[in-house]
Amino acid sequence: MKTVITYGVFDLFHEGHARLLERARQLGDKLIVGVTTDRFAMERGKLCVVEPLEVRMDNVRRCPWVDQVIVEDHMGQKAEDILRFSADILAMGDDWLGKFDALGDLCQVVYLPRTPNVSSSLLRNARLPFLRIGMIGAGRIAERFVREAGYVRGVQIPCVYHPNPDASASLHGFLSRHTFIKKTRTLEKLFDQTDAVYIASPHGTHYAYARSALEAGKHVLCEKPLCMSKAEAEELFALAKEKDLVLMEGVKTAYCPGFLQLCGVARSGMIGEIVNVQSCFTKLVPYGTREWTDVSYGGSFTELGSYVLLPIVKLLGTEDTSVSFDSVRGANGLDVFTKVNVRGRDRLASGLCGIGAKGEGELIVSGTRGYIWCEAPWWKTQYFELRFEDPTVRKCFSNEFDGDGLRYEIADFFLRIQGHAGRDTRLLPAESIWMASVMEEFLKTR
Ligand code: C2G
Repeated sequence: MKTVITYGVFDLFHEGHARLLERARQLGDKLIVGVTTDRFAMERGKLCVVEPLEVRMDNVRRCPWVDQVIVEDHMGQKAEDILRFSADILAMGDDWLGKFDALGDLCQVVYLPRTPNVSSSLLRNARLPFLRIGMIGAGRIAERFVREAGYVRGVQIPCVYHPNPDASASLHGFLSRHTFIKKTRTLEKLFDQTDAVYIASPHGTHYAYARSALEAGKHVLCEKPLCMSKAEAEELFALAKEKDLVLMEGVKTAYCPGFLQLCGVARSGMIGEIVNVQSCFTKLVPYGTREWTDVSYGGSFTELGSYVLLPIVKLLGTEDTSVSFDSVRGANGLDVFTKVNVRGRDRLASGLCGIGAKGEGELIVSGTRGYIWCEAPWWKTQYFELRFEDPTVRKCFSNEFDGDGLRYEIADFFLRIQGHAGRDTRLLPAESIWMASVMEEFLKTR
């Protein structure tokens, strides 16, 4: 009796998968298939899995050559499984050639040729084989966006718009580093060549650009803060809905696996009833930059407030909240440091942001039985602990946060445009609208 084992994500089960399983089974008498969880697939760089694990397992189970289906959810599991099931052969597609040779100490490792011209990515991108995203703005964050978009298969960035293309030194540098991106002089030209836009321009311009893009029928991913007033944000989401377009606010933390897990743990009851949320994000910004000089939209809260408000709105909700602020201000009136206090129905929260003072960038969620402590920088959520009255009792959680983390929001944006369900709850329109209303309240304090 020869046992063969193989592993895969098997998203949108296709002929390539079926043929691989058939040939794997022919290598022995029994075939065990490990189906990779969404979380583990994401840890391994697969950001765009669309079918839930149970659907993917059912599809594999239905295959006549498969004798047993198991879940693969952690690094090192293959070696454990080979021993546990006394597997004689590990069979993998030859896209993995050489990657599993080390397991040759435990069993025979066989790489089978892949079936050409069929893949989960091709099926996933059925609606739009390539999503062309036009960029508005070419500053620091735009640079990261280009790098991160490279991790989402099917995304292209053909062009960038700048209102003053010849005078902008940052645009010049940007274009020389990314020669495949062309500059456009008008928004119309940008819209002509794209399906969607990414807005990474100064805060005060977001609303107008987003509105023009939506009116032109383009999906919009807009850097935070999406808007500086509640009415503007409501208008944009209504317009997106009317035109059946995706509008997303780019608060990257909202889409990353660690933060999603942290919110789930906070809501699970493990710390009892949530009572307080405390978040802090400070970034010492050099003098002379937009954050220090733009008297309309500079300062610490407009720059970092969206981040500190994110766990607050996620865990307090948008209903029946009241907000107050306290700031230390510079000579031009811009806030160097701001504290925001939020009172919800039966919960409290506070956020600290600073561009001219440093604090520990942690997130603490207090509950009636214990609390969650998330290590700095919590907005790139990687490590957090559940802690209790008894300091010897704690539970640790760690997650990947790859690169600059924008890849998670870009993957969600892409999959939502492709029409795949399940990615639209990570930052709800009502939550973005609430954050815009807090920005509006803050601007009144100036
Ligand atoms: N496959 C194939 N031909 C294709 C596409 C996929 O033979 N056209 C094979 C792959 O080589 C792999 C299996 O089908 O052996 C499953 O493929 P994926 O669903 O893409 O999963 P993969 O990323 O290979 O997952 O821990 C192991 C990983 O989860 C492997």
